[in-house]
Amino acid sequence: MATKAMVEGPRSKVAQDQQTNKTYCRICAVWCGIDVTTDGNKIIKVEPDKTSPRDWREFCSKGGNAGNTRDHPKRLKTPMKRVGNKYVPATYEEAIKDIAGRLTKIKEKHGPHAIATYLGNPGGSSMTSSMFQNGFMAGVGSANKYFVGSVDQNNFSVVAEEMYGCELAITNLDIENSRCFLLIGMNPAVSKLGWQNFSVNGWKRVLEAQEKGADLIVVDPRQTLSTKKANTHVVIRPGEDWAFLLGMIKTIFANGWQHQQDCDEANGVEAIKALAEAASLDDLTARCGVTIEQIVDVAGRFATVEGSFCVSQTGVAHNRNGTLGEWLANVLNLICGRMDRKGGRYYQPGTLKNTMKTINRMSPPVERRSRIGGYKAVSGAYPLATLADEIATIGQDQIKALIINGGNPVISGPDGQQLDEALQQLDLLVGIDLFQRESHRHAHWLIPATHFLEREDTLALYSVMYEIPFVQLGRSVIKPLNDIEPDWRFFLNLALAMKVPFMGIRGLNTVIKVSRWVSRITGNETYAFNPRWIWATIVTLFGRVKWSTISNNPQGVVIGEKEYGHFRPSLQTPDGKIQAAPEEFVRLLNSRLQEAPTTAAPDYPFQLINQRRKSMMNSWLVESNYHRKDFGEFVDINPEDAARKQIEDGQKVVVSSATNQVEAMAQVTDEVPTGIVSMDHGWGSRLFDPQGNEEPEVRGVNRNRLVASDRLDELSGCPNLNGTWVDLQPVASQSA
Ligand SMILES: Nc1nc2c(c(=O)[nH]1)N[C@H]1C(S)=C(S)[C@@H](COP(=O)(O)OP(=O)(O)OC[C@H]3O[C@@H](n4cnc5c(=O)[nH]c(N)nc54)[C@H](O)[C@@H]3O)O[C@H]1N2
Ligand SMILES: Nc1nc2c(c(=O)[nH]1)N[C@H]1C(S)=C(S)[C@@H](COP(=O)(O)OP(=O)(O)OC[C@H]3O[C@@H](n4cnc5c(=O)[nH]c(N)nc54)[C@H](O)[C@@H]3O)O[C@H]1N2
Ligand code: SF4
Ligand SMILES: [Mo]
Repeated sequence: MATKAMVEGPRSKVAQDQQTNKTYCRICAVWCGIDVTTDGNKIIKVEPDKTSPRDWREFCSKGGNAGNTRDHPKRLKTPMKRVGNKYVPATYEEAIKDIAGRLTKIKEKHGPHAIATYLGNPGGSSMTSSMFQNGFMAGVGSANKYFVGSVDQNNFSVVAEEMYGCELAITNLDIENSRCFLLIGMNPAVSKLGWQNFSVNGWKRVLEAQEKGADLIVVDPRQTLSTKKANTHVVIRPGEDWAFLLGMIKTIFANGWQHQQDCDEANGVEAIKALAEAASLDDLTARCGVTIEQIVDVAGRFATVEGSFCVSQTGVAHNRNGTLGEWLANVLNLICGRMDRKGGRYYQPGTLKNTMKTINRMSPPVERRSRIGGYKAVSGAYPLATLADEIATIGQDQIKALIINGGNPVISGPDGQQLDEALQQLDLLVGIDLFQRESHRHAHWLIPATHFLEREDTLALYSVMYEIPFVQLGRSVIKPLNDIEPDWRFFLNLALAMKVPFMGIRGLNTVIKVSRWVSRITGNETYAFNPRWIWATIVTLFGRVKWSTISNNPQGVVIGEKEYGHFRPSLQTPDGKIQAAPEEFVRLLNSRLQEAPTTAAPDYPFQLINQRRKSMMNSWLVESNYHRKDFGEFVDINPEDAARKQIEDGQKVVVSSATNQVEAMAQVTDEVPTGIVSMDHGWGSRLFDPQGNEEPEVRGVNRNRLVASDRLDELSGCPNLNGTWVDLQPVASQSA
């Protein structure tokens, strides 16, 4: 494989004390190349790196304002310990000693599973944070790990594991060679085109292809900036994408539009065909709300062009049928010959020679099921939706201590009030974050996190997500404020203080201690065990590029050409074939087909969905992106529904579900169809000020308080974040 090292000027002087350094933005999964100009310990500006060998063209205000987060006055600057109702600053030594002591006691009294961790989105997007956090948990011997994937992409991971033999079987989108794009449950005009795979500037490129004649079909219950650009907007009922997709699959087989060779080469396509033949289009249309004519029309447009692909994202994932939807979207691509072919979805090997094999080797499956609900672990973690009950339910393995790192689960998970109440019952709650937010309200310890600009990281292990073979070691471009320590060191020090074997490897703690001693006496920091040791070892053992090539090129390195044909040889299924009809999926599909179509209960006539906004990242950046507009207290409702409910535009309403209720302001708009209401997620998180003791700031409401923590997708553990049944009542009529 040709290796193309890119050239760059690492430290171009801009002004006397100013420097500009290159790294990548780690706020969202576009990972734009950026140039960061600093002056001493201040960030002057963050700009796109227009010479990035990968791309920079998605660069946005979130990245541009990264300095405002880094230098925000309410950012945590030292460990803080709760004393009564206040927090007092402490040293790292004090924090480690106290936390390690308490965790050791909890472990001795209640067993290792009483210690739990939650890794949120910024935490999970960092290879370092996940490795060191998991390394700590392996040392403790606790399986009680919770991960943002269970409110994001678990359905993707489950499908990839079952169909392709690895959770990280990620295929990219061959946009330029495609003639039809079927985008389901996503709003790339706002959120960018990418979820597991990443197509930089993908939405713009889709629109350019459309101008040249490609077909764009977007499936969404409501109008969005993306559906407005589509040739066809398929209006679907929340949670019923599987029925729409099964209807398409049935139509394709009935018309003989399938790619027979690809069907024959996979395992289980006959079973899918039989399932599809047995299903009736009348029944499927009654479930998903899409007419038979439209199902047949979209199936024909998708299956009969030369290149096309279907992508499904969070709109499909966030309900109890998320895995069925993701599975059937994959089946659709497979039977139409869109997997690993030009114009469809292709796999490009990343930094490692065989990423899927290496990943499987590094993370063997977890046999233990969750205590509550009996869920399988996905990506080694249990559903966030069960966390509150795992804390509150007395018995063996009850959670007594929790470390939340880079996440805000009271806002991002279901039934925020239930989780908030459960967190209060813990013997120990530690929050590692830039700020004290809603989820850290009851924390006994607050541990400051480094900002991504203050630390190194790489996605070497996950680089199959990039559209082109690419790898980058993201540099730290500024010293951590107030000498804040990276989270990896916190987890490592905690393992050492608790005397548990880091990563579960016997003898590793001794190596680490010796390395620190050598570092001390030589004065060379790099001799002390640090994340580079692990990255370099993995790349050296399993990589197809040298570690030195990665570490010498701060802009990243393109390590090959875009190629097709790598997917099937990389599969990790027992027979090396694609598994089209995994047993559990077929069973669940059959049981859904037996159920009556979902209908509204009289008390809760609307289904609640949500949108994202350009200036926010889930529940954060609200404090620091000064381009932010407030969207957090609106509920969109269709004019007909509003008239029936006597709700006027701008009126205050109570939005209630069987779980809880919140107040919001009605926005009467025909962008949502009748029966659907929409409220953004990510709002209503208080920003506390434990250092300055100012009153907490809050914007908008947490609409996830309305979401139940049961009725999960039994395969992925994902709750009904999109599709909860609710009612709206004008506030005036309530009090009348
Ligand atoms: N600016 C910004 N960008 C982001 C983020 C952010 O918070 N802000 N978050 C990032 C993250 S973590 C992620 S995972 C991605 C997510 O990116 P996307 O998956 O594109 O997520 P959304 O933009 O929320 O779009 C989801 C769409 O699904 C629709 N929908 C709801 N229910 C259903 C359903 O049952 N079926 C179908 N077909 N559609 C449904 C909603 O109306 C909505 O338009 O975005 C990333 N990018
Ligand atoms: N209803 C509904 N609910 C949803 C979604 C939806 O579309 N609808 N989307 C879901 C999705 S896709 C996702 S990904 C989740 C997100 O869920 P979470 O990851 O739980 O929540 P975030 O809002 O991303 O919170 C990120 C936290 O990390 C902190 N942080 C930022 N950078 C760092 C860092 O470098 N280190 C540390 N330690 N902390 C840092 C921020 O200050 C913030 O407090 O929400 C999910 N919830
Ligand atoms: S937040 Fe904006 S600048 Fe940062 S990676 Fe995402 S798109 Fe790029
Ligand atoms: Mo996400």
